[in-house]
Amino acid sequence: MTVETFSSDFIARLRHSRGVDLETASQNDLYSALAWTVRKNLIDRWLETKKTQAAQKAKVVAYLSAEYLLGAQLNNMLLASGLEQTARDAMASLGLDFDKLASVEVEPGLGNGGLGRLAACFVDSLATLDIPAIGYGIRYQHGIFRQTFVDGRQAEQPDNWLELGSPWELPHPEASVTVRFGGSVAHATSATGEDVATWTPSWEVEAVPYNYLVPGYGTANVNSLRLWSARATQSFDLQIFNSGDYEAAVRAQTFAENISQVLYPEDSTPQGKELRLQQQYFFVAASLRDMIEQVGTSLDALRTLPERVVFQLNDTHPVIAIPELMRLLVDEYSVAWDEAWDITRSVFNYTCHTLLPEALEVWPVELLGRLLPRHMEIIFRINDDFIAELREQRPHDELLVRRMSIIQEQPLRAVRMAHLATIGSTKVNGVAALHSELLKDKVLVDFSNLWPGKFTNVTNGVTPRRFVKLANPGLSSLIDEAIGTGWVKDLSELRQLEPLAEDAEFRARFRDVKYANKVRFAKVLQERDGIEVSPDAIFDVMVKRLHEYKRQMLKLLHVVSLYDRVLKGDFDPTTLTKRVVLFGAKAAPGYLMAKEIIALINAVGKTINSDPRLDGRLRIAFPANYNVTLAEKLIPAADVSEQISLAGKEASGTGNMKFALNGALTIGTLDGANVEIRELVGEDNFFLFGLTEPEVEQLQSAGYQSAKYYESNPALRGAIDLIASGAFSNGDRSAFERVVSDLLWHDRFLVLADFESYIEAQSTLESAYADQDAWSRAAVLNVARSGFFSSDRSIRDYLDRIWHAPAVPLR
Ligand code: TH1
Repeated sequence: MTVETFSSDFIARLRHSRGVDLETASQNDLYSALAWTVRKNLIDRWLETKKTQAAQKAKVVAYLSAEYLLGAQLNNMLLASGLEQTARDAMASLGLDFDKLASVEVEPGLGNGGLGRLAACFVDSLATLDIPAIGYGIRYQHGIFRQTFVDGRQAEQPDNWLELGSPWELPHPEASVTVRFGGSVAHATSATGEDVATWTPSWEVEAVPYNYLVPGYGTANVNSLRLWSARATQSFDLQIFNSGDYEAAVRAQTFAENISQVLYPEDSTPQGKELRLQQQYFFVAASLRDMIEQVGTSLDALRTLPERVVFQLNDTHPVIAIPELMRLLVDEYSVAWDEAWDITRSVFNYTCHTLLPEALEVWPVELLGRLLPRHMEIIFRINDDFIAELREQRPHDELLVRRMSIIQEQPLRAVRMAHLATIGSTKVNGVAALHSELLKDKVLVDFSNLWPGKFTNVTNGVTPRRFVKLANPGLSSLIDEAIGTGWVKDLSELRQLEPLAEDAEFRARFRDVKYANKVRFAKVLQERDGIEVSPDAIFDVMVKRLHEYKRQMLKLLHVVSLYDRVLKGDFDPTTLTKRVVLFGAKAAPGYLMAKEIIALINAVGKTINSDPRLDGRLRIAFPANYNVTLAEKLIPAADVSEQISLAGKEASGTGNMKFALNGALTIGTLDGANVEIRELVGEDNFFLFGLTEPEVEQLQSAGYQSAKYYESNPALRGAIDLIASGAFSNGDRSAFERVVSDLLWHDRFLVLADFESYIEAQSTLESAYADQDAWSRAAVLNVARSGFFSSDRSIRDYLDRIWHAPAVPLR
């Protein structure tokens, strides 16, 4: 496509779809027309992909995820269509500023954090590897909330990403699927003696599919993401209209449409809200129906399901799919129970993303039974069969039965979704080597004893397209020049950079790129948040959801203890290496401790940033509303990546991978994928500190007392006392009492126990930074040795270990 045809397409779009011309167009008109012009260039490939995949009856990977944290679409679509320069030139030829137009896009924030972003990276890699795949999820009207700070405290505003419409989606209301809820179940016995269940639901909604293009990179393949939006059904309204109650009918519509209104903002600690279960069943039921209809609903076709589709359950959120498939097969298509169970077990696989007990979903039997009475019966029968089998294999072990049952009896009768997922799946995987081990040996140990072959690991990964190629054009060009462009599709090629770590000129150029990225980020931060940072400081970055286990408090105590020592005249601030500590973090709105910690970070920042004694050598920058768009600017600018969770708590982490790939050095614990990052980049190029997971276990079972660390470490005591003294709250000693007393008397995540080790690692880091050339060498090695963390590699592992779905390249 030439610049001229792009321009004329663009103008035509503007006129024919938006009804405006260049002179009268708004920024949104221009952005939409630009997006449409780009999309048009991918549609033929998309249609061709669908046709090819259908013709070959290829096995499809169906990724079921309640979250997709996609990030902005325009640049990624341009990259995939190879039209970046054309689009830029075309806009310039029309007197338009491309970057300004691109900034009109509101990113679809349909996820909370790592889990949702992982799903987005995975669909990108699936498309790039030519795997027939579809991502299924929910088109939330409101994605993750917009965070602001009011007097340093988090406030939440609804995210209205659809306010001006989205040019990237293709709605298909005519292909809607009805999803039913509630009511009751009647039973009869068939002529052949089988139980026949008839579910009479009491209400229903329509699931409207919205398709999104997922273009592969360096291939013609374009896959789909299908997100469902809830709408009231005709018949549902009609019933009420006919009864004459107009208001009730309108209310019913609102009720139905509620289902896809909002993403629940809890990351890792989901609340057991009824609407959440409705969301889960809503998208899963629609997706299964959609998939099965593609395969065919005759008995013969249904029997081929395991060859035609594999469903990957992204955590427990879509696990209601297991009883739903059983219901479809048994109740709707009259497949015998045992055969249906064999089919079901062979099409599902389950990824567990956490070890935190509070993150393991359980649904009260009362609630699940009321919302989905037939599913509750099916779950009971699955459980009965499972327990019978268990009693045969492990006789006289009723404690084991109680531990493994899908139904928990105490404190409330409830369905353990992780157990249902494990029992109903072929494979269960964790998301990093350490996590998969802990999953096997701790959380699901009884299941791994029973079925050792069921458990496997697939270490997470990130897409190099978005997080290196697009986010870090400077580094990308440098790599291209050094080793060619193949790394974007085969990230293991980064290894070829290793010898260049010894090349002083390359190191200098690498340093220049980092510096330019810091300048670029400083400008973004100034414009976006009015925050000033100097690119000459170390950019020390901790960005992730605010959670106690991730230990933003540990980072903060480091800063406060430095400040405390300066106040006490313990050391000369002019000897400090200039440092900006950058935080980005949203707290779940109901997570009070997390919100206190945010307020404290901002309070400390306010005080130290304006204290002339520090002479600007130590600053905190905490831009509000950290999101994918900001990450893409921040990560390439980072010098230091803070990955400091308590060992055994962070399942994997994926931010850690993005930083290493962009040449930041990690300071971290032996947790999640940090373990693998350190092994690969080399221990000299990673700042390790902290207790190991077995040490954590030991310390906790011996009876951990955090106050002892406070008593015995003066620097730690100084920092905590300074917070407690009201130094960051205008003398108000009660302001951060909750945080302080939690640290002293509970400290569930051993912040105080790891403090000393962390401070030591920080001082090692600071000395290392003083030798810029040696630092650059380590940074280059981080890049060169992090190719393993491509999500393409993760997807290949899923294919080899779990999915066994061949690629279907287009001709
Ligand atoms: C995250 C994990 O905390 C993180 O370690 C991991 O890298 C990421 O998933 C991808 O595997 C999780 N996010 C959630 C979100 C919810 C529930 C559980 C988890 S685990 C809502």
